[in-house]
Amino acid sequence: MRAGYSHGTLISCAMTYHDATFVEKLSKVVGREHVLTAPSEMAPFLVDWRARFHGAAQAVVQPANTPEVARVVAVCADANVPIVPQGGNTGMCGAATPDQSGNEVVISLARLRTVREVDPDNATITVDAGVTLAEVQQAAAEAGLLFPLSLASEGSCTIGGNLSTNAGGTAVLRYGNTRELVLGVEVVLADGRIWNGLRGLRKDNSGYDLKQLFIGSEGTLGILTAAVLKLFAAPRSRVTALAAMASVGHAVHLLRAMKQALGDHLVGFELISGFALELSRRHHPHLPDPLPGHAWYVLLQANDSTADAPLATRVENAFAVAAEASIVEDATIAQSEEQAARLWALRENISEAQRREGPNIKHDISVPISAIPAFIAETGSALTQALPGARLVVFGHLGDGNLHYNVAAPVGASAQKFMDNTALANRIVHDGVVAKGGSISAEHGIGQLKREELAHYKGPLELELMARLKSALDPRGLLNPGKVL
Ligand code: FAD
Ligand code: 2HG
Ligand code: ZN
Repeated sequence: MRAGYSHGTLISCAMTYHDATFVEKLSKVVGREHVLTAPSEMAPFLVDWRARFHGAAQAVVQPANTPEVARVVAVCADANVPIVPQGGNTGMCGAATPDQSGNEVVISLARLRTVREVDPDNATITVDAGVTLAEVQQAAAEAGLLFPLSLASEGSCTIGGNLSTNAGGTAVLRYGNTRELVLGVEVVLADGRIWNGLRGLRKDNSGYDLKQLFIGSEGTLGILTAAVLKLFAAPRSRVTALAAMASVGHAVHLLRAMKQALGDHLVGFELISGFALELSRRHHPHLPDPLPGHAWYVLLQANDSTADAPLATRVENAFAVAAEASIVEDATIAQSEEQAARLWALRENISEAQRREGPNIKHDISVPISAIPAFIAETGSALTQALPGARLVVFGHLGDGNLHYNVAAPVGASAQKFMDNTALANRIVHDGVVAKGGSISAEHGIGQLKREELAHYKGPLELELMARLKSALDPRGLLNPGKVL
């Protein structure tokens, strides 16, 4: 417990301290069983997916619905206790992990699990914040429609987390980032009031677009409790293909060719380095190795809402032309849904493979697509000079200019010693990104991982405007302090 904060009897426990009166007040709102205070119960909520950040908390509170979230926030605000909202805890930037003071309260939204409404004629779905992305996709599919956001973490991440991080994923090329998929939100504000902005409108110019402030704000401006999301026609024809090429420049050429051949039907265009693919297979040996031994790969997805659309023919023809021009070295098209899923598994298991392989310094960056080949060549040579033996794990969403430019420790290196190079690696990669007009965070956000990097690279006016928005919506700085700003 911090000096200056006192609310009744102090009970000490192994990791932190909590205040009985405060816990009692929280328990009155959600029930004692939904206020976790035992270290063993809180543990999974106090560490991020990569186990890079470890925090402490007074309590983890699990409200069941919006009014309970509002009352929990009011109790925290009344006691001046900082709040860390948490969804599926799959974030990559430590944004859902509390600090180490033991003073914060984690509010888990995971019990807000109702699909409130599916409106097929309006092509919308209204869901609670704690519904997982996979469950939203499933509910849309049951109504014969598509919710197109697609992430490897979709079985665990929540819609509240997706909105709060403005998640990207593998279908941004066709459908945009999360913020383009949201029509309305319901938010609990820092003082516990509820703003109901759950409108299902595609046109609404009645003043500032407030919902967009909360999307991508990583729980620092409000707690999202529900959202109205856009749905689309479900795909009835699908093509998944893997192509191999000698260079990233060739992959960029292929992207242009495929956009021309497929137009709006091109949904995903993922770049995978030979080493990233090898790593994925090393840790998931049951996965296929259809085109062994190439420097770079592209996994592409094309969909059409009509059955029997000639997508495969179009992809084959485009590959033939690309092979003739020596852009593509080899290619394969999945012949069944099962083969398609196995090709996607090769790509989607890279993060897990990296987690198992050992420490790595992650960079989630974007640059204009035309600048990607030069960025990779220049940054790669600067990094391998500065960190001999470091292994570059490069993959990502080439179709929208977003690379996961991860630097893995040399084989046998000490984890701690390697991670001590983080500032150096960040400077090399992020200077390279900024020199190409890019962003140091494409889709994962800032959290606590990149807070200093944000302060380093953002202009003072932009930082001042962000700080003014923060103090307008959260004047006492109780929502996810130490994250983003
Ligand atoms: P959490 O991790 O719990 O929280 C993330 C942030 O949102 C925190 O700031 C938290 O405070 C805040 N938050 C959570 N819920 C709420 C709420 N209801 N109201 C207010 N704030 C809230 N991300 C991508 O963008 N693209 C990818 O392709 C992608 N692939 C991934 C693959 C793997 C294997 C993993 C582990 C992660 C991946 N991610 C990806 C990152 C992550 O899944 C996303 O950032 C996701 O949107 C986080 O959702 P979550 O529910 O887990 O949020
Ligand atoms: C992905 O695209 C995710 O798979 C995770 O954004 C990226 O692990 C990473 O670096
Ligand atoms: Zn990604």
